[in-house]
Amino acid sequence: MTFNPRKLPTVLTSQELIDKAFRRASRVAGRSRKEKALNKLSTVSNVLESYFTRIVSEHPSYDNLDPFYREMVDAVVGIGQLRKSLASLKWANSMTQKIISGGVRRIKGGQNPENVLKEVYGRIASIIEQIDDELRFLNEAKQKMREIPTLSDDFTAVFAGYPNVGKSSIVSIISTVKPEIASYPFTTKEIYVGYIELDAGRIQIIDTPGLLDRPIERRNRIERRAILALRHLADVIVFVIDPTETCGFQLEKQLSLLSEIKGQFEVPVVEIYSKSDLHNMRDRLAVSAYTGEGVGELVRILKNLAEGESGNVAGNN
Ligand SMILES: Nc1nc2c(ncn2[C@@H]2O[C@H](COP(=O)(O)OP(=O)(O)OP(=O)(O)O)[C@@H](O)[C@H]2O)c(=O)[nH]1
Ligand SMILES: [Mg+2]
Repeated sequence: MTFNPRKLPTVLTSQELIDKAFRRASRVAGRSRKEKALNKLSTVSNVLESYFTRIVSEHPSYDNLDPFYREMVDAVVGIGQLRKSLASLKWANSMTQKIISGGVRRIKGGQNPENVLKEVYGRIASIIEQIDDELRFLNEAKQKMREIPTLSDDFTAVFAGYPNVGKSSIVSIISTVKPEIASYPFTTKEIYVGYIELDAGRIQIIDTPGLLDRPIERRNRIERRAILALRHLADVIVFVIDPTETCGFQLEKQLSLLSEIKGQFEVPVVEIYSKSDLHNMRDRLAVSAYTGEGVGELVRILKNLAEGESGNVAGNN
């Protein structure tokens, strides 16, 4: 199931929603006091019903999302809380409709229309106020979920490696990804997505946060995002090794992470050295983001893998 976090609805606060419903009703007329009150209730009923239904339906079914999105949403906002908040909107919807039907019955039964209306309005406002936290949470969740990337089904190369080894630098010269680059570890904190455009189709390129060589349960939140991308998105992993150790991490540690990655994931792993302008090791493809050495070769390897994978370049289907 595809998921576009940018399409999630903006949610009103409880006060804004109450104002919206009652303002709409205030403009309603009728031939008699009774008819006018009934028309107002019917308007409030329609505004609330369509509002709640729209918000709930514009959220995806989080349990049926692709595993990558499900885990990302869970990490970023928490699926349990999302589900609880959406359920509270359904609850408010059914409660307010019940209150309105009760009011309609009483007015039809001959009770003073203005009195009934006033009481019904009061009870509706109190129900909606009760879900204020949930409404606010849903709005904040929408904002937070903006950082979840929108992905395509194109053949995907995920760049991984220790922090500060030069992943983002390489990714930014071979693709449309424009991540931040800096001389300290964990500069990249999120998953960045871009593309290499080919004559036919394109390759999706993903830059990930740096990983340390340690058991998954000890990885921090930022590292876990990289693991998520590797596990769910990669058709090929490009493992970046900085043999100069100017990244601040020993080569030995980096190679140990490499063998862990190779053991854990089944997709092909392309091993490259970064910062080739600073060293002479050439037993792996050596790439420099500064001089451009090895860059063309790296793109050629990715292109060949993409063509091999789909029988044609990905994106051409
Ligand atoms: N000499 C040299 N330095 C490089 C090269 N590529 C990157 N650097 C430097 O290495 C440092 C880290 O680069 P990044 O691209 O941010 O590394 P990263 O692996 O994305 O780092 P994190 O996002 O923190 O995991 C920066 O200071 C870069 O300028 C290169 O080819 N040659
Ligand atoms: Mg980076």
